[in-house]
Amino acid sequence: MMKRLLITGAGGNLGRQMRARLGDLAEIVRLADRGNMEPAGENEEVVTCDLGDAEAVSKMVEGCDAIVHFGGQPVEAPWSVVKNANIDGMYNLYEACRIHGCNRVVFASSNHAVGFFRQDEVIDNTIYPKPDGLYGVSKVFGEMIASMYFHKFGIETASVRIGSCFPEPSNHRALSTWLSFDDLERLIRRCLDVPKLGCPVIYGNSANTANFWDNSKVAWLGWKPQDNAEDYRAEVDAAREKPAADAPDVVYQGGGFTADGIHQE
Ligand code: 15L
Repeated sequence: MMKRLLITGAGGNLGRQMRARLGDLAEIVRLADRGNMEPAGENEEVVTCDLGDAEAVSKMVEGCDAIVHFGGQPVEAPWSVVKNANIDGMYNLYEACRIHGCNRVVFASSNHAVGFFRQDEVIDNTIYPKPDGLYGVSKVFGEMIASMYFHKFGIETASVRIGSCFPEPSNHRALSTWLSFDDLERLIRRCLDVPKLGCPVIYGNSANTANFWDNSKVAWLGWKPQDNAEDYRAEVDAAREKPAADAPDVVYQGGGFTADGIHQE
């Protein structure tokens, strides 16, 4: 068992879920966020950290054996916000990893790194990205800085292009992009457990019948998602009007993000 696992973004949607599930992986779980978190429980440490603050990030990473990095700006935003958390923040994180010898990261990248691919094309994890906004661009940057720190310094990262990770698929696009919390947990456990991880990009969706992502090149990881958004199709159909055939939510993998403008400061 590792000594200390760091979960960043621990106050957010995925951080809170995985905090409740991954406690057995380390003697101590360090939880970090810029905002509010539940107080530390048994075997937990709580740290407040703005990812743009290099010194604070260095202290956050010191003493950690592995990182599950959910921290960062999670949707489209003005450039200064994206840059602080997802560009400067990623540089600060990997510098801290290099300096303190933390060699394994699970990075919450996003489907918005490839949002401008169409839903009628199947793409694999080696395709050249087509981000759908500044946020998507920042996730491509995150994948690239992870690649550089792997090839130069041996720091291993799984960049998971997460689809839509919520309790249930809530719209028609999510019938393809949904990732259940259980499947995310299984994926993180594999990425932290596998002896040699390297630096793969992995699509993060469940075993959905409707699917435009091909993970066959990372089959070696042994991650087998088990849930299927198809089970919720009738519910989604009943709750939501079917979008028009030319709506961004139907045409593009990134859905509505592709139609968003550049957010001003
Ligand atoms: C993301 O990257 C966001 O963090 C999340 O809030 C969802 O919007 C998700 O993508 C999605 O595409 O459904």
